[in-house]
Amino acid sequence: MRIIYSEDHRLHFPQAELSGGQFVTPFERPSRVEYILNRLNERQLKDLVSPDPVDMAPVKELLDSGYLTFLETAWDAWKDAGMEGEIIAANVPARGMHMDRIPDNIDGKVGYYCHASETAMTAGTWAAALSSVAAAQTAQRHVAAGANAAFALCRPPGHHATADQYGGYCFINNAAVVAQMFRTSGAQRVAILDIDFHHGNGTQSLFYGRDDVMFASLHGAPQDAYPYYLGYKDETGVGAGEGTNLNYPMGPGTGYAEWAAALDDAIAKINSWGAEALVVSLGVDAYKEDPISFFKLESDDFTDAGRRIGAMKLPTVFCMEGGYAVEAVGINTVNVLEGFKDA
Ligand code: Q9C
Ligand code: ZN
Repeated sequence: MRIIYSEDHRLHFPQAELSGGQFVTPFERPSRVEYILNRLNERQLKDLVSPDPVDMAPVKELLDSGYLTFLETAWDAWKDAGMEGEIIAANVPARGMHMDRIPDNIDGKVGYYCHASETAMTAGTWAAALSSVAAAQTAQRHVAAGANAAFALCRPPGHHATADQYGGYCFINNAAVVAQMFRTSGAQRVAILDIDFHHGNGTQSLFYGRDDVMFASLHGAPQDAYPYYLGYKDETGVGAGEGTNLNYPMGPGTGYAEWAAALDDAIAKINSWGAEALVVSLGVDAYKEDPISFFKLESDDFTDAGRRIGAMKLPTVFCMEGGYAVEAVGINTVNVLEGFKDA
């Protein structure tokens, strides 16, 4: 399977993540990618290509133009305002305040365009986010041209990013851009299957009112897990999109039996809906030893999950999302791809 990868992900590496009231080294760090590359190498699957230059057209189609300008210019504005540190949101438009008036002050803008203050931005964040979406786009073109699958080794990840907000380590929603490109390249119905531990709130919000893109997410229940304020089972879509949003929230300690039953249900619904292309938001933070998650999947379970996804026999783009348990990130990611290949 072709793997699309750019070194430019390294340009995004903040020093700080606000976690438990302390600044820690971000869980979402460049070394995650090394574990995946090493494991691909070990398994002789390291068929790497560099992404083509980013195509901003589908990105602009899907996302808010003010948000994209903000991402591009935020670092300079932050520095120009005399800020000493990394960009961290300290204020947000909360209940009872204006949701639609954008401040001029950069500190105010940052809060307007952010939904989770754990995520810092630095000088290289925009360039890294562009390289990540470029990898996803190249994977999509490869599959649209006839390959059965491709793996975009995206970093930073994307599924928490909405049309106009970053957070949860995500800036541009790579999987959503791929789905949009599949529509443009001729697929009538596209499904996004999100197996990252966290609910793909950004992806859900981008397609919530649309009937041409189905979104299915398996995740830690919002009562107990980030992003906390979205991801309930009764969120089924709105208007034309009613019935094309499927959430599978699961509680602390969930193991593979329950998780795989949810996966099978999502797969059955995607199949009977008639999806012509599949985008997988591939996070491996459902692993039992993930430091910020609470499911109990074993490494072999990821192989089995990959096999079930492969049995769908759909043209598939995998976009890397989360997974933080160091070494195991590589093993579990490659296990999904191997299972898929063997299906
Ligand atoms: N103290 C993805 O997996 N909360 N994002 C972190 C750590 C945010 C996860 C809590 C988790 C974001 C792509
Ligand atoms: Zn995650």
